[in-house]
Amino acid sequence: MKFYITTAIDYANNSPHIGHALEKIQADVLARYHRNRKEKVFFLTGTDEHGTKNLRAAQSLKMDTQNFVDKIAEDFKSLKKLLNLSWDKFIRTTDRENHWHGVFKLWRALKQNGDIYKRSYQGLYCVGCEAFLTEKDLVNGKCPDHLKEPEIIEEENYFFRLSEYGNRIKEKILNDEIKIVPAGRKHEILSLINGGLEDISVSRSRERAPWGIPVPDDDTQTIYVWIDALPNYLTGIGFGRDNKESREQFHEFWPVDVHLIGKDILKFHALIWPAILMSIELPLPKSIYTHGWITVNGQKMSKTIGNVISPGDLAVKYGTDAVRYYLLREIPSTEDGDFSEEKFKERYNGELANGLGNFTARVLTLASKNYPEILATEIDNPEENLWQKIKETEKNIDKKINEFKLHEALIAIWDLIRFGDIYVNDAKPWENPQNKKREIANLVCILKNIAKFISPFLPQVSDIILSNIKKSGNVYKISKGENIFPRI
Ligand code: ME8
Repeated sequence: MKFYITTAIDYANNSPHIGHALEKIQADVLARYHRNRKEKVFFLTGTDEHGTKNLRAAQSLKMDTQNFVDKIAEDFKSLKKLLNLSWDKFIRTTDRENHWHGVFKLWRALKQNGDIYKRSYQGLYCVGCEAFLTEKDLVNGKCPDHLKEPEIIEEENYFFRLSEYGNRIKEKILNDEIKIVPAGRKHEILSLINGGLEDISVSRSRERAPWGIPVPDDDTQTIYVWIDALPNYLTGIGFGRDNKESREQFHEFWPVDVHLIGKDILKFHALIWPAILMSIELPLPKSIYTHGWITVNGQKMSKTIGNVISPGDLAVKYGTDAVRYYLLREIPSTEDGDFSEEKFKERYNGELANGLGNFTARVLTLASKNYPEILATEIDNPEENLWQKIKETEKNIDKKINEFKLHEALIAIWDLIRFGDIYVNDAKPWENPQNKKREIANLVCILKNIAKFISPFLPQVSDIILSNIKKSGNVYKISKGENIFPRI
C-alpha cells in the first residue's frame, strides 16, 4: 500500500504564519498515521516562488528576487524541525532541475493536444489572488479577499481549453472518483461547473510578468504562476526528470491520494488541475481535503494590522507538541477557527498539563515506585472492559482520521484519558499498592495505548511516554520520566 499526500506550496512573499502551519501539521498527522500502518508514504510540500506577488515583495525590500525567495524558502523549511514535520521532499518552483523540466514537458503535451492556443485578452487582474477576476467577483469594485481594486490588463496570452472539460470533471466529482472533503465544498464546485466553465489564460507577457518560467518556444511569454505551481505535485515525485529512479518513483506514487489545501484555492485544484491531468491522460487525484482559515482574536491575519503569528516563535515559547495540539484540536479540520494566546493557554493547562500530563505522571509514578518491572503479558492483557474501551477508541480514531476530522480523533483520545483518570480515582492504588498490581498494570496499559494513539498528533510526547515504558525481553521497565507539560 502506498499513500501520497501533498500540501499547497506557499507563496514565498512572506514568512510562514500559523495558517500555513495548520495545513502542514494536518498533512503531517495523515502522513504519520499511514506510516504507522506500514504503508509506503510520500509527503510533499514546498514553496511557490514565481509570480508578481513574490516579485513585488522582493522589490519592496530592494532585494534581488532570487535571494529574497531563497531566504523565505529557508524560513518555511525551518518549520520541519520547529514543528516536527515529516515531509519527504520540499519542492521549490525556482528549482530548474527538479521542477522546470516537468513544467516544460507538461506545457508541450497540452499544446500538442490542441488544448493550449493564443488569443488577445482584456481582464481585471488581482495580484493578491494571482488571478483574473470578473465584475461579479468584486465587492464595491474591489477584490473581496485582498480589499484592492484589480488592475485592468490587456495583452495576448495563451489559453487553456477548460471549457471542454466541465462535464467530465463534474462526473468524476459527482461519483467521488475525485472525492472532495467536506461534502459542502463538493457542492460549491458542482455549482460552479453548472454555471459554465470558460477557457483560462495560462500565460502572461514576459514584459509584465518577468519573474516566472518562460513559455517553451515563445520567449515573449511567461507561464502563469498557477500553471507553474500545480505541476509541483508531479515534479515533486520525479515527473520530467529523465532517469530510472525518478520514473520509478513517479509510477509508484501517482495518482496522489490526498491534496490537502485551504478553502480559497479549491477551484484551482478541483477544476483546472483535473482538466490539465485529463488532457495529458494522467490519472486524477483520489481526493482533495479542504481546511478552513484561521483568524487571530477574530481578525484576519495581516501585516498591516500586525497580528501575524509565527508558528516557529510559538513552538519555541510553548513547545512543538503544544502548538500542534492547539491547531489540531481548536480548529475543526474542515472549518474556520481562531487563535488567541488566552485560548491557547487555557487548552494547554486544561487538556495538556492537567489532562495528558497529569495522567502520565500519576501512572508512571505509581508504577515506577511500586512495580518498576511488570511482565509484558500482564500489561498487554488487561481486564476485558478496559480492553473493549481501548479497541473502541482505536476504531473511532481510525474512522475520524479517514473522514478528515482530526479534532474529533483527539476528542476520542482525550475521552480515553478521562476514562483512565476515573479508573485510577476509583482503584486508589496508592492506598495499598501491594495488593494493586493488576490495577497498576491496567493503568500502564491504558497509558501505553494513549501514547500509541497520539503518535501521529504529538509525536515527541508519544516517544517520551513510550521511552518510559520500555520493553526488555518479556518485561516492561517503567520509569518516572519528566513532566511532559509543565503548567504555564
Ligand atoms: O495559495 N488559515 O499560497 P498561499 C489557514 N501558492 N490557512 C491559510 C491561511 C489562514 N489564515 N492563509 C493561507 C497559495 N492559508 C498558492 C498555492 S498550490 C499548487 C499553490 C493556506 O501562501 C491557503 O489556504 O497564499 C493555502 O492552502 C496555503 O495556506 C498557501 O497559501
